Amino acid sequence: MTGESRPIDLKNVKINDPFWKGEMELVRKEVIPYQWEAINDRVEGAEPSFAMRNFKLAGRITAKRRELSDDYREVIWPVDIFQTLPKDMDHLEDRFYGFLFQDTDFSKWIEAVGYSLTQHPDPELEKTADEAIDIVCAAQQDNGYLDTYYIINDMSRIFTNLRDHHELYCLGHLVEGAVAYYLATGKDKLLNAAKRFADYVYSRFGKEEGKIHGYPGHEIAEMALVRLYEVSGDEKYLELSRYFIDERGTRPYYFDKEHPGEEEKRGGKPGYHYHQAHVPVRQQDEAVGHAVRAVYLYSGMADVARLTGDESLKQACRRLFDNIVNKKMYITGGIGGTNIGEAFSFNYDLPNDLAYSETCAAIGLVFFARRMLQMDADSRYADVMERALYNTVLSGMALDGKSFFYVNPLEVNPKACHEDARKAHVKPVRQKWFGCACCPPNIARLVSSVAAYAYTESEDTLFMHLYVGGTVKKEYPEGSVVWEVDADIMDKSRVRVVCSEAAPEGTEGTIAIRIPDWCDSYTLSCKDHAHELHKGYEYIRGTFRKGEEIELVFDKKLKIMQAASAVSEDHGKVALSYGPFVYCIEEKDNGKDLHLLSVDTDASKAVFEKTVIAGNEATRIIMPGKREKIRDGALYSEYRAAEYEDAKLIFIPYYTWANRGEGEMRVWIGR
Ligand code: FUB
Ligand code: ZN
Repeated sequence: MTGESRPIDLKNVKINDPFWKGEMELVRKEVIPYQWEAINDRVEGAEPSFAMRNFKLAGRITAKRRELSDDYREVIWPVDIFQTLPKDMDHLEDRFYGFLFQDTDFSKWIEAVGYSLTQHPDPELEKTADEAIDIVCAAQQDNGYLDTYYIINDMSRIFTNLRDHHELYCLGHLVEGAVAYYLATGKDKLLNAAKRFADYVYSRFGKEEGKIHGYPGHEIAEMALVRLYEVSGDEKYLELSRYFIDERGTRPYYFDKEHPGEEEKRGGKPGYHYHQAHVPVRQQDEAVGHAVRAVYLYSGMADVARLTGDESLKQACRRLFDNIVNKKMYITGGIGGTNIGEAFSFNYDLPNDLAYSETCAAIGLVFFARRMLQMDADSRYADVMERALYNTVLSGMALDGKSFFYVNPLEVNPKACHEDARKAHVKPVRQKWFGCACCPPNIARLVSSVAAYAYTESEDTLFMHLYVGGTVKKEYPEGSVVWEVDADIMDKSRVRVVCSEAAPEGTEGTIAIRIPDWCDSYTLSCKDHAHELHKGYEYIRGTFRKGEEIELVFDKKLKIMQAASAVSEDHGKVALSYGPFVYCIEEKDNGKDLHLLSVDTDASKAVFEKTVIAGNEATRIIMPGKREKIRDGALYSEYRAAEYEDAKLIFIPYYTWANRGEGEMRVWIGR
């Protein structure tokens, strides 16, 4: 029984699960085309992305630079570090527009396109993607450098502000997009461009004298370089990733060399902690700073730890994972309790109405959890992955795929969002797009590659971490076994896998199916095959024959949850969860003043009803409760016992909230 695994090749999976197929179809039909329009600035009323425009201009500059003498190569356009949005879109100047990392709008789009093509071949989309790749590659410098911000502005200043300027973040996303597109189509133009950029970065960074001893201000290159290593087999990418990880937090601080005296002026803590650079990563035991950056870093650390067998790095990953899950994660799997710095707050500080809980951060937690699972198939990692995915990540996208949340609060009063500047980051309804459009394309790339989170494999074992139905092929040296997976956790709470194609007689294999934390008991039918429960997975071993069936039925019950006493925000409150879903109440079903409602904690009184929310089927839960009667108008009055009336509380899955207009919402409710 081996614990280590790698994500399944997406070409070996065909998802037909009604729930996940639905989500993936939204991404394919709505998000990817919309995103293409957005990165080409063709969406009326939305903030322009400028991504493709910047690449086109950079391409012209690159061509021009080739014609110029060395003296003029570096600066040919004026430097404009502080970007401003143009007033007149019809008369744009030839300069860089948008956020510094706008190139990643393209990279995330192409990544989602790649995954989507593995599930749904689409020659038209592939043609559009190839044309976009031509535009992007034309911008690349002869030395491999590829970040339009500096190509357009000033090549002499590249890598001079790693702390704030996201060049290595752009590299990371480019690599991820290029790998996905290559694996889907076999076309290597973008992959070669990404490799050339990575090669250039490799030539400029490292321990050696004369190289830059720095690391990314916004992590992601760490895990992306590992993907590049895995797809190319070239060790230098793993080495570079490891270098970035090892260098972070060492002294003297690299960012001090870049920005002398600045961190000191800020009192030290915010800056270094914000970048997870306060101490070397192996000494870190608390998740701090910008939440997306943090979980992207930890994902890269877990990759490198697994591939190099680095025990101290593995330990650091475990400590950081445990700190997040035990002290810094919302019940919805969201992370990042404060909007100040889009960051983790202190342990147990998990405000519901002020939450940041950025969609990208939950996505990053999914990445981290999957990598922990790859290192060690322990269901506690998959439980967290599932929690983040089925709640915060899915909540990030409307049920029609047309609008998105950046911030995912657990309590909303729309009036406060509109009138209280402290809550201005919290939106009561999803937005069409964002100037800083990090989250929607991140959802697109995760949802369209969900199979790689549901299934991983080792030489011998197919792991099922999430219950996503479809056809899954496991390859063995002797031949393949194909499994038809019917994963009906919504209605029947069961997973049935049927062997539809057997490997040659005598091929032994194992299928390991996770037992979720939301079930108290389960029954397994697997004929006469040997099975064993290990770290939350049922390992079923044998020579599987065509038509053979394995079935797991989970005892799914409503859970009335409470938070640790240290979470003052949730004191005296409960939240409901059912299967992988956390539930919430909305004004639409329960009227105004949700804070006056309290729920009966006897789970046996729950009534489950099928309902339709914005055209989508869901299960709602009806619980008895009370509504506190409104007292007289005085702001303060002498205490007298509250009066209550009976109430019927209607709960819906958290990911479905805000799909029926604006209104109050709460996850944690009085009891
Ligand atoms: O800085 C790039 C992305 O923009 C981050 O990951 C998000 O948190 C948003 O700030
Ligand atoms: Zn985001």
